[in-house]
Amino acid sequence: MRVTDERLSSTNTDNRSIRTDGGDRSLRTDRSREPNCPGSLIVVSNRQPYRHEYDESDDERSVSVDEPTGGLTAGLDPVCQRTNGTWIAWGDGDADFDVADDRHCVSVPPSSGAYTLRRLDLSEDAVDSYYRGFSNRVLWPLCHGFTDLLEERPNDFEWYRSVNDQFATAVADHADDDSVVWIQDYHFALAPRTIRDSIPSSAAVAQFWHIPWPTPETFRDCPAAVGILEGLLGNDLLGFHVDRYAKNFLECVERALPSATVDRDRHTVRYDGEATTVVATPMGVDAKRYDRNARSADPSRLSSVFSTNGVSSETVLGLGVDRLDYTKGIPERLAALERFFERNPRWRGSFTFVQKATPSRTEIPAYQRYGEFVRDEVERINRRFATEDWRPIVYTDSYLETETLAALYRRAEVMIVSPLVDGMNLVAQEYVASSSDADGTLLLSDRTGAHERLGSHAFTIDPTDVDGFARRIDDALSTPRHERRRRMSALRNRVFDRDIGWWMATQFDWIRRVHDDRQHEGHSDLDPDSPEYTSPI
Ligand code: ADQ
Repeated sequence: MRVTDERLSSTNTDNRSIRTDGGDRSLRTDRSREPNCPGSLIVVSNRQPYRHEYDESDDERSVSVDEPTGGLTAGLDPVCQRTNGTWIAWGDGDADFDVADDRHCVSVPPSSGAYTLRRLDLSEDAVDSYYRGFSNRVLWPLCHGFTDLLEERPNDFEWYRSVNDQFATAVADHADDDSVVWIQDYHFALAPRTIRDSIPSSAAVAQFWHIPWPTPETFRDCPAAVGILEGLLGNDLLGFHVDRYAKNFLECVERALPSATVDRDRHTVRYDGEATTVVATPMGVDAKRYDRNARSADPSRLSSVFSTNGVSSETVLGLGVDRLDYTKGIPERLAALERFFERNPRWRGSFTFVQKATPSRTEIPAYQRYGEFVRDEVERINRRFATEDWRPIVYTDSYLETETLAALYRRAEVMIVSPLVDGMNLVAQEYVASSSDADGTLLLSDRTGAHERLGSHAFTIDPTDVDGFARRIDDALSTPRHERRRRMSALRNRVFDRDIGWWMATQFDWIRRVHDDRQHEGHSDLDPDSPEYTSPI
């Protein structure tokens, strides 16, 4: 199986295992540690937590349930199960609407039917324009500062608005006085305002923006900038990974909406009679699961990855795991590796760098060009240094099971995470969680959200400084074991302390505040005695 798009991201997960028994995400038993949502939860996301697909084998046709295994969905699904919530998402499975009722609702997980999944039936034109268009050709490059890659196609924004409206209508169908609507990511910048206007005023609306928020200078290039900000200010709570993005957002509001009142100390915006609290809550990973998978992985999983790719089992291993996205700094990483092998011939033959890349958004020309460039660079560098039985860089885009990925993380002596910009970056945290021997080294770009939490004990890199980056690879490989263990133990403490459960509990604490406020006041005036905003990093 080859996974070919960005659904692998933790918010848009498609690293799915096909299951027919309705999944194995159990409800946690330690209830005191469970993230607890106030009110009745309605999750809104582009991708759905369960997808129904037809299986055609021989003469038989059956339906299977395809279930994502990634961070956010795996974390939120048990909360929805416990709270009997509702999840609204695009139905992209070929059997999705055949198994749903007239309102496009289906009970999930199939084994227990604990909550309602409401699916939206989006036309191919809608998906092409809202998702592959405005979301990924405008908002994604804009928020990452790649304004030269902005592609404005006719109709994309109108479709974006129309799909946001469809989601808002679906939310209104399910919302009641006590609802908490929790919207995920940049596919829904306009929906919060429409939702706010169409659900009871005592219900709360929150959103988490998983990618960076740009500076006002960059945001100026946003088509429909005012509409986007007004849409987002329909939220009672807006979450970002780190303080920097929250501050950028407040600054953009100040500049683009003169009638808005921005309180930078309390991180609130008052606009059009409503208040929005803007917070930074950095997302974590399911650290225990990665640790468990890494410890228990069958060694044959790894040997088969090594033998398939011609990697010696003795090699010192470097690793990169990314979607093939122009934000991830893969060419910069390859340039640094080339410089490293140039300067350090002693490592030729004994150090191998494995780049696990997942093709992503391949319908978009900028992504096609990027993928081709990366593959050409790998070939060029390999031609330069390879010997009969060794290649410096092994590139693979085949699918890896989560368990295999955890085993690979554990085995890698050096992990390189070098984005040019990245909202958070979960791969860096997954590597740390999987390093159960505590002797791996993490090279981490200072332009990732994750660097704010992990920078002090990782090997910091500036991905554009080829010489400095190459030196850091050498440093990491030459660091004595006791020092590697010291650094990795500190990183592990941080990743385990601030895991996905912590992130959800923190989000729900903030949501509880705005929800309580709406319940008691009937509107969103913030309590003047509420604590000032503090960054939880
Ligand atoms: P992404 O840009 O997709 O996410 P990242 O945070 O690294 O980046 O998450 C990628 C996820 O996909 C990881 O969980 C990783 O394990 C998984 N993955 C990648 N390739 C895989 C493969 N071949 N097999 C299995 N799994 C694979 C966006 C933002 C980030 C932000 C997250 C969460 O761009 O900045 O950290 O959302 O908010």
